[in-house]
Amino acid sequence: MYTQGLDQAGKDQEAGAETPEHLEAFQKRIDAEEKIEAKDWMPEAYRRTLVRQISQHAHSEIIGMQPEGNWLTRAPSLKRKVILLAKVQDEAGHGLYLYSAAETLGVSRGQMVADLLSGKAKYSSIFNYPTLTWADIGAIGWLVDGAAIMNQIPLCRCSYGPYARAMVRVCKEESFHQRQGFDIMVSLCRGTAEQKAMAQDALNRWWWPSLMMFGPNDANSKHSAQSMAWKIKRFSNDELRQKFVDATVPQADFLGITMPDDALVFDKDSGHYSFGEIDWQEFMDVVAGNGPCNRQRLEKRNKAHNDGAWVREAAQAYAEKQAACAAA
Ligand code: FAQ
Repeated sequence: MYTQGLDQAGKDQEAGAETPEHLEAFQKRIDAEEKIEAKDWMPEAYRRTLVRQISQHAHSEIIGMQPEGNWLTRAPSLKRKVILLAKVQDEAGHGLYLYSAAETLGVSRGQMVADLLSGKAKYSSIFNYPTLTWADIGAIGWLVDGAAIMNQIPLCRCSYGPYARAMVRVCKEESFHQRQGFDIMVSLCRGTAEQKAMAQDALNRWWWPSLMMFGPNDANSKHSAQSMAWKIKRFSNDELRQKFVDATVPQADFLGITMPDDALVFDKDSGHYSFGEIDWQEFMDVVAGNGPCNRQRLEKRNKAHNDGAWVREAAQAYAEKQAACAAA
C-alpha cells in the first residue's frame, strides 16, 4: 500500500500543493495496480485527463443515440424495433453512468452538458456519419459497437475506480449490441441479392470511420504516453485498432462481404492483417466539426435539451416539495 504519504498529500491537495514526493507516491500506487478513488489525492493533470476522456465518452454515448434513433420508426419488424429501442436506451444509460463517474472528479453535469450543447466539447467522430439504410444499423452494431468493446474492455481495468466500475456494465451491454448488429448483417447477407448489396454498401461506408474511432496513430496521439503511464489506457490507439481489424476481417469473410481496402492482407509472419492508410484529413475535418452530420447532431441535441426543460423543472419542483414535506 502506498497510501501513507498520500494522506498528507490529500491535505496538501486541498491546499494546492503537488510535490515530487506526492507524484512519486501516486505513481507507485498506480504501478501497484491500486485503484484511485474519488476522495484520494491525485495530480491535477490526472484529474483533468479523466474529466476530458470520461466526459467525451459520455457525450459520445448521448450523441450516439441519434444515428440509430433515426431508424426506430422504420425498423423492418416489431422484433427488430424492440431490440433497437432497448439498445438506444442502453446508450442513454451509459451516458448517465459516465456523467456520474466524471462528477466524482469535481466537475458538474450542468457544465459538461453546457460544453456539449455549445459545441465546445468533443464526442466520437463516428457519430457524425449518416444512417442511410437499415443495413447501417447492422453495420453500427457490428463495427461501431465492436470497436467500442475493443477499446472499452481494457478500460474496465482503468486505474480510476469509478470509471473502471462503470465500464464493466457498459461492456456487458455493448456485447449484446454488437451481436444484434451482427445478427442484422447475417440476415441481410443470407437474404436477397439486393439485401446483401445493402450490407456491402453499409460496410463500405462504415469501415474506415470505425477504424478512426481508435483515434490518431500512436505517433500523433498527444495523450497516450501519459495516459498509459497512469494506466488510464492499457493499450495504444494503434494496438487496439490492429486487434479490431484482426477480429473483424474473419467476421466479414463469414458474412461473404469484403472490406473496402485493397491493401488489406493477412501477414503470416506477424499473424496480423496489414491494412491501408486511414484518411487522416477526413478524421481531422470531422473532429473539427465539419463532418457530414456534425451540425445536425448538435442542433438535435440542443432541441431535445430545450424541449425537455419542463421535465427537469417539474422534477426539481417535485424534489423541493418532497424535501419541504420531509422537513415539516
Ligand atoms: N473522435 O491523444 P489522443 C461508443 C481526440 S462510445 C473524436 O489519442 P486519447 C458506444 C481526443 O479526444 C465511443 N475525437 O486522445 C456507442 C484528443 O482531443 P483533445 C467513444 C477523437 O484520449 C456505440 C485528440 O483527438 N468511446 O461507441 C477521436 O488518449 C454505438 C488526441 O487524441 C470513448 O470515448 C475520435 N474518434 O485517446 C454508442 C472511449 N479520437 O481532448 C452509440 C474512451 C481521438 O485533446 C452507438 N476514450 N480524438 O481535444 C478513449 O479511449 C480515448 O479518449 C480515445 C482517444 C482512444 C478515443
